Amino acid sequence: MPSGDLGRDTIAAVATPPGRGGIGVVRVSGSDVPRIAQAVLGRLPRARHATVATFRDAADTLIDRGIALYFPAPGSYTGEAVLELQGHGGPVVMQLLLRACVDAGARLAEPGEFTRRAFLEGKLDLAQAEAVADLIDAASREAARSAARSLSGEFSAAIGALCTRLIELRALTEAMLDFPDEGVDQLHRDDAMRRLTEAREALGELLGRGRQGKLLRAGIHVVLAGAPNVGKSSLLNRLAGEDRAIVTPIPGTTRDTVREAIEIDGMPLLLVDTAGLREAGDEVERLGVERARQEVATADLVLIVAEAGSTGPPGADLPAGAARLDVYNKADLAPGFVAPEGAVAVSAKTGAGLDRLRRSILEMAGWSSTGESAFLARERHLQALEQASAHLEAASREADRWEFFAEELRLAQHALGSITGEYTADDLLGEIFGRFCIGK
Ligand SMILES: Nc1nc2c(ncn2[C@@H]2O[C@H](COP(=O)(O)OP(=O)(O)OP(=O)(O)O)[C@@H](O)[C@H]2O)c(=O)[nH]1
Ligand SMILES: [Mg+2]
Repeated sequence: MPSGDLGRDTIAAVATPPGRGGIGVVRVSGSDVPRIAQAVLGRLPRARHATVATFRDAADTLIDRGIALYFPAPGSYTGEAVLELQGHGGPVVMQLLLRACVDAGARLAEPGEFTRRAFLEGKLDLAQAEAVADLIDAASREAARSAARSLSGEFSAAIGALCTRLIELRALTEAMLDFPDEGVDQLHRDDAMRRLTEAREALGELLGRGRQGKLLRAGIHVVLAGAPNVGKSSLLNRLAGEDRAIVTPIPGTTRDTVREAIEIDGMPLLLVDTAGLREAGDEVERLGVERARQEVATADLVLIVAEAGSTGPPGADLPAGAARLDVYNKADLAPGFVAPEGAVAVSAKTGAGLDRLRRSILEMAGWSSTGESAFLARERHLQALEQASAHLEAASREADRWEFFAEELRLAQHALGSITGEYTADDLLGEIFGRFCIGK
């Protein structure tokens, strides 16, 4: 429901990151854009053409010379009139340019306000608007790809297709309710139940892809733990592909935790090396062991490292939610060693077994690279999908009470609609757009 520029003021912000760069961009959106262009550039540039222009402040002092781009409403990012001024990317130049736009009538934009307007103007639905932020924040190649897919509308389209199924099924049900006297014949019942099953399957698939996407978005927290000297730091270095942690033959080498952000198959991981767990000799090591325990307590996955051929990894106290993978290192020193079921044998020294370890880590994290590609879903989306799923399940138990059946379908559809923003409260919008960067 585009509402036009009516009632909205004109906003401006520096759209490029703070600091120095080749180019910096000030973006202005709103109905005052022609007036602001007149004040800063001396004219309104030709629509959608790169125009070389001189930028001047209210006192007519030269600020910079750059490129001006004018997008008349509604053919712009926000759907309003937009002016983009590309100048030299220095913080002072950008602030002067922004100041000039404000002096000419704009006000400073709040975080995410451009995208919020794009949503309000119907340029993007809510899931797409969220994907804008997720694409900017993407921590890995795969996360960026999934965000780009959501931004292009693939996720919204899948939600829309599911909603259409539910609408059709609701129409069918309403028709059955309209003729209660004749009774609902078996044919119609079967048809309704079959359609419901199909809708549930489609929803299940969406949920699966959304859960994958959530892993991609948040990444997983993997902690290396175990006795001293088993090769935890050597494994971190191997997985990170560089010498991050100090390795020595002396047990108790690692004191402080060492964190490294890595990527396996496009999946972001925070890998943490910790002090070997033992009754510590000195105060520093004791604190290190304490930190190691804290790290383990908050991990999604703990790699318990032991030496190949040893009696096995210690029974560590793991938090309820954490997955555990036993890793036997130094396999090169124990020829013929076979890791027990579910565990992996590796050698940080030779690199043997590392691919297997990487695959196991992804598996344990619940990541499957096969099958459908992920949607970069947020917790909010998953909750809505789960709600919809619960309503469809409830509907499946109402085959004899079609009013209830229809009502569950309506509730499921409502939950799905909240993902794309068909039904949204203002505070949710504030919550979502408030987390954006300024200028987006
Ligand atoms: N032969 C062999 N030696 C290894 C292997 N991995 C590590 N080592 C050696 O084992 C010793 C201890 O390695 P670290 O990586 O420091 O072990 P750690 O578990 O981090 O030890 P702490 O920090 O003291 O708890 C070093 O001398 C490494 O070179 C391996 O796969 N094979
Ligand atoms: Mg170490």
